[in-house]
Amino acid sequence: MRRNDNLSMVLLIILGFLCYCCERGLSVTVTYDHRALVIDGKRRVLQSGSIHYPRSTPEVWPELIRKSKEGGLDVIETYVFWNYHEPVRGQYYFEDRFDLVRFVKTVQEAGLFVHLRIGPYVCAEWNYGGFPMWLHFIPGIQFRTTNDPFKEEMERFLAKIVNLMKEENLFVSQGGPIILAQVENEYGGVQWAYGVGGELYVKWAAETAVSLNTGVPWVMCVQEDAPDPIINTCNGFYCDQFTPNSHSKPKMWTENYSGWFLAFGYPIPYRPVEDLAFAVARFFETGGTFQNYYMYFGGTNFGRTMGGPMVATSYDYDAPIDEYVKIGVFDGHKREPSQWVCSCLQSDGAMGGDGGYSGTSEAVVWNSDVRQGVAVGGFIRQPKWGHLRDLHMAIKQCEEYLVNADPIQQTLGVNLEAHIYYKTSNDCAAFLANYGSSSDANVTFNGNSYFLPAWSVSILPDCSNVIFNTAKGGANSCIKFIIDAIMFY
Ligand SMILES: *[C@@H]1O[C@H](CO)[C@@H](O)[C@H](O)[C@H]1NC(C)=O
Ligand SMILES: CC(=O)N[C@H]1CO[C@H](CO)[C@@H](O)[C@@H]1O
Repeated sequence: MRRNDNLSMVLLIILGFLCYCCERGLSVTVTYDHRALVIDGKRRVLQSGSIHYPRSTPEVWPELIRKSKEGGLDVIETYVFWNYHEPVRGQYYFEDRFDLVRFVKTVQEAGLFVHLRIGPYVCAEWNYGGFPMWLHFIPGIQFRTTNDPFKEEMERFLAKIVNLMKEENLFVSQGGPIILAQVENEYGGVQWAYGVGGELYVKWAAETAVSLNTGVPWVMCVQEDAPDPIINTCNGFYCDQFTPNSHSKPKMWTENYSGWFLAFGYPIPYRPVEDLAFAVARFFETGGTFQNYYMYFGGTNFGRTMGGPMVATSYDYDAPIDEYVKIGVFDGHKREPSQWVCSCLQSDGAMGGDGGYSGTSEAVVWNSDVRQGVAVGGFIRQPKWGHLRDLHMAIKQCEEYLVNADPIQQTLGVNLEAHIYYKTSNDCAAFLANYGSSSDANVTFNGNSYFLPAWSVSILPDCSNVIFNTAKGGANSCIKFIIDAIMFY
């Protein structure tokens, strides 16, 4: 008897301990401070990338996310598309390409986090910016301002999405992958047109978002006056000059354009990876701790989903993962490359002809019977994907230093500077930058000499050895990115 009593006591203690552990594991908290997002008590440096779920198909989501993870991402960001989720007022649709829960769970299965940008105005070169057409016909409605009919509908949809995520335990506070949410979108750029109504609307949107109790921080991008506790974040091609509106908020970059969207009559957008890597490295050099590629995988505007002037079917965006999809079955028989068969999804979702598109080559052998095939989505775009992956690894190596303190700036010459992150007085990581766009330079830092190509950043996780240079340390191959293609939404 006695022995059994002891045994049950021990079991009880073990059980109690297990529960304590489970609960801790389940309810991860996300907060933030001046330096970074704080996940489970730890400041984090995070690389994020946009993948919009309806711009590909559920079959390829796992593959896209796997390639994102291999590319060094920690977070997948997506908008939520109201007009397709609620095509008729009160009638919801979350199937197929619009299966948001499945998408978030796919990211979770890969072990990555999610940034859910609910909006519900999202812009995104999406039809009507994501607003359902029926919204337009509600009597007395005025969009995106302090207007009761609009606020009622917006609040209803925000709550619908938040509750859907909660029911599935998808917020990180419930053991899910969502660490961050966004309300509204780039409103600061148009707010002047709404006067006082706009100011009141921003306050209302912030309060409404916070009142939904997600347990994760909310952001507003391009919103200088974002009220506490909402974090205002930067969107743009370069964000190193950005500072948040309060010392208690971290420096975050929610849209960093990996390229641009394609429009009819314009050239195919292209952003050199050296320039993109330079912008990202500069951001982390100057105190940033969260950065998102818009887009990491752009994909395709299926059906009539695209919006905005002349926006094309392709939403490839010159992203690190391209928009093309292979469908086939691996039948175990090796073939010569000339015998590979590739079929592709066309813009309307139908199967295209064999070899209709050629992505970058991958060593996969495909059966020609595409109809019963599996889909493999997105080919990595080289050298973009690989160069950025190396950059992410280099920044990751500096994480402990980056989250520890603000960087100390040191001038090294004309257009030349260092930023040093100290852990202790003789333990540091450094970024050396040459932000002049035309001349290479040699600099002296900490008594050592370093070659810095024009428009480049070198990363030294130990303040001494260069493990990465954004211009690859080679000849001056970088050109300052000039957006001569398209400049409109
Ligand atoms: C940098 O130093 C190297 C080695 O001394 C030299 O060959 C090179 O010309 C220098 N480059 C510049 C831009 O000063
Ligand atoms: C919100 C934001 O910063 N958007 C900018 C994105 O980049 C384009 C091109 O530089 C700018 O025109 C936008 O203002």
